[in-house]
Amino acid sequence: MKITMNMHVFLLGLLVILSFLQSQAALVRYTFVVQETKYTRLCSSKNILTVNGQYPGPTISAHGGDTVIVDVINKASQNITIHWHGVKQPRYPWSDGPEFITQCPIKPGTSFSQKIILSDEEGTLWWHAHSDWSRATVHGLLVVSPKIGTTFPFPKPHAEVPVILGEWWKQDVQTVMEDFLRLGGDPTKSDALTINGQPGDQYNCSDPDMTRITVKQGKTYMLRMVNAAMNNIMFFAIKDHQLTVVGTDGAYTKPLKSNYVTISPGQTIDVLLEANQPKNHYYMAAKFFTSNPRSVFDNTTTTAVIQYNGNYSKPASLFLPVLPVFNDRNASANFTSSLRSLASNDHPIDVPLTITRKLLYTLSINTLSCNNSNPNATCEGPQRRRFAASINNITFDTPKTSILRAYYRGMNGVYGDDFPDNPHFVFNYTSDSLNASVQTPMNGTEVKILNYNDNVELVFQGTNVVSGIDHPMHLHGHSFYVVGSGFGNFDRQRDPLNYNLVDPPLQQTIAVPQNGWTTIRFRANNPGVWFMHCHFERHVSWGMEMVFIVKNGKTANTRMLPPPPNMPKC
Ligand SMILES: *[C@@H]1O[C@H](CO)[C@@H](O)[C@H](O)[C@H]1NC(C)=O
Ligand SMILES: *[C@@H]1O[C@H](CO)[C@@H](O)[C@H](O)[C@H]1NC(C)=O
Ligand SMILES: *[C@@H]1O[C@H](CO)[C@@H](O)[C@H](O)[C@H]1NC(C)=O
Ligand SMILES: *[C@@H]1O[C@H](CO)[C@@H](O)[C@H](O)[C@H]1NC(C)=O
Ligand SMILES: *[C@@H]1O[C@H](CO)[C@@H](O)[C@H](O)[C@H]1NC(C)=O
Ligand SMILES: *[C@@H]1O[C@H](CO)[C@@H](O)[C@H](O)[C@H]1NC(C)=O
Ligand SMILES: *[C@@H]1O[C@H](CO)[C@@H](O)[C@H](O)[C@H]1NC(C)=O
Ligand SMILES: *[C@@H]1O[C@H](CO)[C@@H](O)[C@H](O)[C@H]1NC(C)=O
Ligand SMILES: *[C@@H]1O[C@H](CO)[C@@H](O)[C@H](O)[C@H]1NC(C)=O
Ligand SMILES: *[C@@H]1O[C@H](CO)[C@@H](O)[C@H](O)[C@H]1NC(C)=O
Ligand SMILES: [Cu+2]
Repeated sequence: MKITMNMHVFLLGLLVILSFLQSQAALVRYTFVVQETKYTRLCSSKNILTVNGQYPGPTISAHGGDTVIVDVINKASQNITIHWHGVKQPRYPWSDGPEFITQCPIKPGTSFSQKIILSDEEGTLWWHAHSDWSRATVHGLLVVSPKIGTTFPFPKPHAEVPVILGEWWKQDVQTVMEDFLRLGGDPTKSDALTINGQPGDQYNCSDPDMTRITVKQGKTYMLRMVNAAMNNIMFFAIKDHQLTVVGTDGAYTKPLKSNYVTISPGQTIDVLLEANQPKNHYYMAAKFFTSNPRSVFDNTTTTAVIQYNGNYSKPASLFLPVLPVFNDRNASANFTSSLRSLASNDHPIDVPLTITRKLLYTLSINTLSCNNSNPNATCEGPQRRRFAASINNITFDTPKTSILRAYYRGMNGVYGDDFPDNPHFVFNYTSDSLNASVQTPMNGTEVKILNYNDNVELVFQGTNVVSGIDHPMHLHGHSFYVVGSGFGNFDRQRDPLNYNLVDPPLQQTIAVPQNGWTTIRFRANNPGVWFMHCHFERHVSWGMEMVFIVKNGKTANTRMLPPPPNMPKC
């Protein structure tokens, strides 16, 4: 009797301690030293910008609900900012990172201690530079494991394997950026694609360093994938192995079996790989998808090898997996539109049903005169003009100071609040024969102001102005439900009837199909200043971006938190 009582007390105490531990989100701390580091790829060496000398950079590991502090120390010779891609940063845009949107750059010789506030995100996220084109080499994984005391909504994988897809130029990336912006045409295409920083054996000089991943037959592995490439969507596959997608952009999905994956720059995908084939070596491979045959793109294939453990004779040669052809827009859109939220009791969905803000944003490639002060100047874009890009026909003019700071301090003259809800000019957006007169956009630093808890429905409409292409659109500070998509012009009467409000995927980056449309819904429940942009870096450079300002709510805990004392200054 007495013993039982004591046992009860003991068990009760244990329970209290356990639940206390569970409710304590850990505080994790990292140091990121941004520096120039010499790397050799494709038989040529150059200095690249790295974090802690690593390419790809260090992985940040945390659990759902944790707060991570990263001390970013800039020991390089150029400005930098770092963004924690997919982290909502509730009420705290100060650490979000995009240059001149939420902060001034971290100048050489200075540092900035950034706070990563995780909330309901779980799965693979990543971090990357958000200034100039530095993210080409300054990026890494941000792994958010299930909240302490909870588990994956699938059997625990035997091991987790990073699969970071990237892009490598033999030239200095800063020079690639400066050149194409000066000349007005497309950027020089990259020389290789990479898996975990290595091009693989389809390229000269790269064979011995190819990424090799060892697996045990009968085990299941979780591939934590990100497309960290700069300018294109990618197809990915593994020879003779089916893939099971279980998550994207830090949210779980219903298991989706597929022979290939389509992954946008900015997007993350969690994939289960069953090592269920005969013991052997198998290629994994990735290459670019492009919907625009006229675009200049790197048409090479990057590979890595899956090696089964065991005693068997190595094959003399390996076969590449079958990937969709480089311009198969059906294969691209089919995969993307097959993703579904888990929508279970443990992982319910919360799709806004009563919409308070209906927005339609056109996404266009544009041209501008080559040089306003020299009518004879010629550029490398169409009709010897220079490329630009726009949302609702506005090319974003990036200010020289932080929009967030201007908003917080009520400063005038940094931005306007006239971003239109709909295009000014309604036309056949996807027509094959658009008049060249519609090519020239306006410019401005316009933001869209949202009320706290607005239920937003936003239709992205790709246009054929200059030429249609996919646009992987990324929103900071929020996840959104992707409720519908299609080719052609969005039809306000017909298309909403087919919206998926039952189990739409929860994402942060969504590829709007070429000459097509995508509808997203989100609740503006995160007060702050949040960037929205295409995740093709050349389109960002050309101006395909805008800013949402979500106003404070009425209560103390629905207001933006104050800035940290060490914000970089312009
Ligand atoms: C590899 O080098 C050879 C000889 O220089 C060249 O012909 C070939 O195009 C190169 N291949 C790649 C993928 O760069
Ligand atoms: C890209 O390469 C594939 C072969 O891998 C070829 O069939 C295709 O025509 C190439 N596309 C372009 C645009 O060069
Ligand atoms: C591996 O296989 C070879 C040939 O079948 C055999 O001679 C060798 O002993 C095996 N090694 C081990 C460690 O099992
Ligand atoms: C893509 O799908 C459309 C409609 O489903 C079909 O008409 C077209 O032929 C397909 N294209 C390819 C390349 O499969
Ligand atoms: C994708 O393609 C498959 C095979 O062609 C088809 O059965 C399926 O309905 C398509 N899914 C979507 C979402 O288009
Ligand atoms: C534009 O032309 C003017 C006059 O010729 C020249 O001074 C200026 O450098 C040019 N600007 C660019 C960006 O090339
Ligand atoms: C819009 O343009 C497309 C492609 O040229 C064409 O098929 C369609 O009929 C046009 N729609 C209207 C309403 O004119
Ligand atoms: C964009 O705005 C410019 C300037 O007002 C106008 O000339 C052009 O036709 C507009 N283009 C579109 C697609 O609305
Ligand atoms: C914005 O447009 C105005 C008027 O056309 C022009 O004078 C200015 O140079 C443009 N600014 C940028 C950054 O393109
Ligand atoms: C670095 O950022 C500051 C603004 O904070 C700016 O004045 C300076 O020109 C930038 N340096 C470079 C090389 O862009
Ligand atoms: Cu784009």
